[in-house]
Amino acid sequence: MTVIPKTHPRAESLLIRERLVKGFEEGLVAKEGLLAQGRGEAFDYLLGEQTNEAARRAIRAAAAQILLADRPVISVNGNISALVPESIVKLANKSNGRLEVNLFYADRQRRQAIIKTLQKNGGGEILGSNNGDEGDDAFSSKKLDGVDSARRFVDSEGIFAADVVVVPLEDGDRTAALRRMGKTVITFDLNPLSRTAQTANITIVDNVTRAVELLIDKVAELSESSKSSLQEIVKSFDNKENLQECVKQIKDNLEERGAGIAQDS
Ligand code: PTJ
Repeated sequence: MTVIPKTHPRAESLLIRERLVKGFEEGLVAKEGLLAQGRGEAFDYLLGEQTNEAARRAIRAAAAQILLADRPVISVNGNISALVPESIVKLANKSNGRLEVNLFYADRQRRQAIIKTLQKNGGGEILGSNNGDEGDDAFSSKKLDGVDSARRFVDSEGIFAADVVVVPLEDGDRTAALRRMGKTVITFDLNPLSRTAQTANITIVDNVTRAVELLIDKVAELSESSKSSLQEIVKSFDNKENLQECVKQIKDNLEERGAGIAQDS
């Protein structure tokens, strides 16, 4: 593995990239997952590579929503299993949630590798092991209407029965399908303009590598709060307004950085 010098100005971002590459080599990450990370990196750069106020508000609302849930389920894909395996298991444990492996580029071998990784990190029973692959309807427990990708296959005990679903790095189709089923959807997505970001109930526009731990802390902090105060937190959160603020943050960052170029020349 390439050694990234700690002194490199972009060391943090390069180290995150290495986690993905290692995950790819270990059979966790789809080829396309490497490209998805590149898109995420670009938005992270434009957002200033730090957790902004809008993301902190979304994290607070997400924590409250998870604590209010009867059956929260966290959907895990290849990228998540490579980037934050330990934290995603911790989030499930702290919030009485269940983990379900659900893949866009479905592949039985990769699914098993992801399940093993989650279990190695303390994940216990992982749902979704029987979610079908493309052209493999017989394997599916349940199917989501209106989703044509392999993500339509969901576990009858997991996403299908959940009231709150956390879908990090997701595609818009499934988010919309879950909303149509009356579920509350929480996502992590660095692109505030993506369909997922705009369709979810709560979108955390931040790098999942920073935001998951913050969400775990918030769940712990709010765990003693009354039901009514948690409901108030969720009610006062406006996802659209929050996304607009993230877009404005990108615009302001670009203007500031652009002005810097003009001054230097
Ligand atoms: O493992 P699979 O088969 O389920 O496939 C997973 C990927 C990620 C390949 C699949 O879901 C996919 O193609 O995703 P998209 O449509 O590229 O969407 C990923 C979204 O997540 C994009 O809007 C990215 O900006 C965003 N993103 C990428 N990396 C991160 C991220 N958001 C938060 N943190 C990241 N590290």
